[in-house]
Amino acid sequence: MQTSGVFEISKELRERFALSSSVLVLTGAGVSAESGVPTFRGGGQTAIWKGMPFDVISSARMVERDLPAVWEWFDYRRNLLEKLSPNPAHDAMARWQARFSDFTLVTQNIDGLHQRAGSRDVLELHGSIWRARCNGCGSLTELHSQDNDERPPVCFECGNSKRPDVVLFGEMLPAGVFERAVERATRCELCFVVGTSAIVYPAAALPEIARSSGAYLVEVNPERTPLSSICDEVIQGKAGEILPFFDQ
Ligand code: BJW
Ligand code: ZN
Repeated sequence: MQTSGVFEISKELRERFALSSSVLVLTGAGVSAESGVPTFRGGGQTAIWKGMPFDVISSARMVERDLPAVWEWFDYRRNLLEKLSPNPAHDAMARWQARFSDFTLVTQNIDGLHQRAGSRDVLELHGSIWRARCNGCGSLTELHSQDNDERPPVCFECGNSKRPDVVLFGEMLPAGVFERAVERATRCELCFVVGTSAIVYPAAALPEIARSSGAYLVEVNPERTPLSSICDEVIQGKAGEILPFFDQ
């Protein structure tokens, strides 16, 4: 058992990390917390926006009822994100992709910080705050932090309004992304679940799938979650303090 500060990484996990070739990591908002991005649950400045809880403003119903308000909420967050940087947890996972021959990073985060840390081929289950999608033809466009376009933006292709390309409650995940994540979860030997409350489905099903397919399941989170009881190992602490220890 290697101890550092208040957390422990078992000898078994160190050996598995050294010997595994197929590794999958599922991340959530907690991975970006040390960069200054508020999480959804457990407090934070932006869990409420103009009196609305995030699950009201970030909902399919609000896109139908008040698309300009939805844009205002996502523009505000995108502008905040521009000032923030990836943290040591993002950096560690970006290094892991070179270390393992079969490495998959699946994220619920829409902030793009994994990509800014150098991760490639990230499976973004809930879309990206850095893209807009046309409500009519579905075409995608990149967004920048200081975007002075009209709100809601209008699609050049078909004239319909565009919305942020993110997955809100009650909406379907982007076609094919969850299926690819399931395929990787089924074949991985080692699965890390980092910084997620693991209550939002179908994302929270991925660790269960990995575990039932034989993977060694490891949770990294300061708090216990509904997944903790099925994990082989629970490392309680902050992702940015724990993940860099694995490849040192
Ligand atoms: C640290 C840390 C540090 C802090 N280091 N850790 C099956 C069962 C029950 C319900 C459903 C089901 N299937 C579908 C549903 C409905 C629903 C759902 O899951 N609801 C649950 C709440 C019960 N799911 C959906 O609607 C999904 N769509 C779907 O299933 O489509 C099919 C369908 C369609 C129609 C009808 C029925 C089915 C879509 C889900 C989309 C989620 N969207 C959001 C908003 C995105 C846009 C935005 O940003 O505004 O995505 S919700 C929000 O939660 C966001 C996140 O990606 C997601 C997950 O949150 P996450 O990442 O876990 O963050 P937190 O804040 O919850 O937790 C942070 C964690 O970090 C904590 O544990 C901390 O302790 C930890 N932490 N600091 C490490 N330093
Ligand atoms: Zn269009």
